[in-house]
Amino acid sequence: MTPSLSLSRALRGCGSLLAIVVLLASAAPALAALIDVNESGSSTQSGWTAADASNINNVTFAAVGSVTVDDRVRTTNGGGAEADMWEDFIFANGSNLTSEGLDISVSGLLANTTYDVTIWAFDDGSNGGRSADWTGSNGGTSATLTFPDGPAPVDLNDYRIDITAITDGAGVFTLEGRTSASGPVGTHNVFINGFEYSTVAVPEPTSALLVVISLFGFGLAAWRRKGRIGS
Ligand SMILES: [Ca+2]
Ligand SMILES: [Ca+2]
Repeated sequence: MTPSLSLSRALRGCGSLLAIVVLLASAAPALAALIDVNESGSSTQSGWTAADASNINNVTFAAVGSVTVDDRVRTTNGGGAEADMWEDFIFANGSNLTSEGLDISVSGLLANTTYDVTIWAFDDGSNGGRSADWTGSNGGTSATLTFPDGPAPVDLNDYRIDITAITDGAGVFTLEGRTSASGPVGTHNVFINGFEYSTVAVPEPTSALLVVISLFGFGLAAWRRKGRIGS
């Protein structure tokens, strides 16, 4: 066998092993949750986890500034297949200053981990355009969530923002919602009807890289041995 054919075979072997590594990484379980923010006692969206102002299921709501944690149900909020999520929400009653709003903390998560977070907010009964800035804790990202009083949402693509939040060493992240500096109204601006968080557990990047380097090393060593034997 010529060295070039041996190299080709060795690299094919490495490729197969790499594919196994990639498959193992992508097969790791996704850690995700859909949270329906309810008025206490209102319906929870099928397949979602309930949260409300009584701070259940590892989700807590804290008032920031001169506001109160308040909640409502609106049967006119629409929402299609997710109507039970859209119809109820918590808001910071009196959030009209940029220093005022809600801190929502989620516990029981992986420590020091980045989570993708989606937040939905809409209230058919709140007119004028409500506007809140949301920031994920520990260096997460920010976005502004603004909604009018219509049209009602039809699916999960409406009235949403996507940010990241990073957990601390105890496995807690906080979503910091504040009255936006951009276009707030004079009454209440920080609302949340539901949110989602997710991450994917994958091998440590340094460990995965070591595996890849080792596999290529074994492949090259095998090719060199075969080359010397064949010459
Ligand atoms: Ca609900
Ligand atoms: Ca809700």
